[in-house]
Amino acid sequence: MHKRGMLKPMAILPIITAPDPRLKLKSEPVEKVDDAIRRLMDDMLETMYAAPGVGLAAPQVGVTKRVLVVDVAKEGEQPNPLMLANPEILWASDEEAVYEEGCLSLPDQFAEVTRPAKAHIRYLDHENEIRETEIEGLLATCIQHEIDHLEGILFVDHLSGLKRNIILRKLSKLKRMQATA
Ligand code: GNR
Ligand code: NI
Repeated sequence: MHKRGMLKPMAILPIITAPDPRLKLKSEPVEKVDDAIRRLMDDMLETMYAAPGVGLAAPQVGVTKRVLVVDVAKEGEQPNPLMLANPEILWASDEEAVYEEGCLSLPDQFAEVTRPAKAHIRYLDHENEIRETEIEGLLATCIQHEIDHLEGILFVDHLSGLKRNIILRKLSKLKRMQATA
């Protein structure tokens, strides 16, 4: 059969939850944003909206590439999807911000995390164009949370060892229960 014109529909991908060694891997840069990476970005966006979440990084769907998607538009606002490959933080503010963070890979767990309030980032967009932009507010927190995923870092890694262990033990117990159910 002829390949041209065979448009695969977008797909909702399964999200990996902790504890899982795949969430600790460092992701590899993409060479360029080609059709395969665009497909990954589109599938990740659909997966994020379905979850629902405000961000998603490729390692959370088992792909160790430096790709992430975010949309921090509030309910009732115009959607504002951003798709980033090879994101780099060029500058981060000394000023910090505290947000109650959650993570689709740490279901139902929330904790306050302190991060730089603002940053300048550079990335490749959906069209493989280099872009630079300043981020702040929830967008800054969310993009830093996603870039952490690309380094194998979870939000609980920013907490005290005690708080981290409480959350991780809850999740591994939950996994054991689901495995034997
Ligand atoms: O859906 C999500 N909400 C969220 C809230 C505060 C700070 C970060 C986030 S990201 C998270 C989705 C997710 O796990 N992305 O990796
Ligand atoms: Ni996350």
